[in-house]
Amino acid sequence: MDELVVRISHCVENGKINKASPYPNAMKGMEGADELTKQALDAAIGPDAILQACNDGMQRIGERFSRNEVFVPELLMAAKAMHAVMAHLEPFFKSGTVKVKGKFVLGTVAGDLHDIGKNLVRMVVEGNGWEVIDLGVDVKSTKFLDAIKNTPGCIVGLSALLTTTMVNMSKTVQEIKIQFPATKVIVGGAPLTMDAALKMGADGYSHDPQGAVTFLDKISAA
Ligand code: B1M
Repeated sequence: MDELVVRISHCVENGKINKASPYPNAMKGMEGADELTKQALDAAIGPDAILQACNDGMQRIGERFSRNEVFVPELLMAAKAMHAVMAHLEPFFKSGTVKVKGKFVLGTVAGDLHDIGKNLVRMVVEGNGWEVIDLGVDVKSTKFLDAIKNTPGCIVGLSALLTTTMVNMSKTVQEIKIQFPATKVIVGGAPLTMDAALKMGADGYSHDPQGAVTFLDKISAA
């Protein structure tokens, strides 16, 4: 693998955005994801290879987060470094040069305003090559149904942080399954368990963002 690509992957994993960024301390003064991506594209390294490097870096930090070796701040910095890469790759996505793995409709369910975990899921899923249609917070079932209708073949992710809004999550899953039985749904959030997810009729549950990626990749490969 090209040395520049390896370095980009390392920057994403460790949250090194650009040369001016003081984080992480061990990489202070070094070039970051921003400069290295520009150099890679100037050196005619393909956007696919750069995206793969980005995905690998996000995968590693996501796994470290799952193992409690790093925490929310490290994950957020990794996502920022990834965004620095994506700013350079965006024109290639828009032109269709780079293909995304699939589309993921995501939102926090009706009555629930918590979005920090949902946003982490979005960042990690995006970093792993999926297009995310983020519907935001307090999302009513009808909004999810409209998004599914307008996004053929999408997979849906629901987040809830309150025991009270788990009821709304359950209703949303059931309405999705009635109107779009083939659409796969994954749920997550602090009060959820696999047991609760299955009782709602969801196809999957994850307690962290990396688990959502594993679920999506498995479905798209099937
Ligand atoms: Co609220 N809140 N809050 N809150 N809040 C909790 C959740 C609570 C546990 C605090 C407590 O009492 N100890 C409690 C819920 C109790 C319960 O229902 N069992 C609670 C309450 C009661 C409330 C209010 C009702 C308080 C009030 O007004 N009386 C109110 C409700 C507002 C509403 O939503 N309608 C409320 C409001 C708020 C703030 C607005 C102040 C703020 C939210 C700001 C925001 O999100 N923009 C807030 C916060 C920050 C919290 C705590 C402190 C932190 C939540 C958080 O962001 N965690 C929380 C207590 C706590 O957790 N210690 C609490 C960090 C985040 C990274 O974790 O969201 O779990 P989390 O996401 C994880 C996983 O769950 C998973 O991945 C993420 C990364 O690992 N995940 C998914 C999440 N979604 C996923 C989806 C997936 C897969 C994985 O696939 C689709």
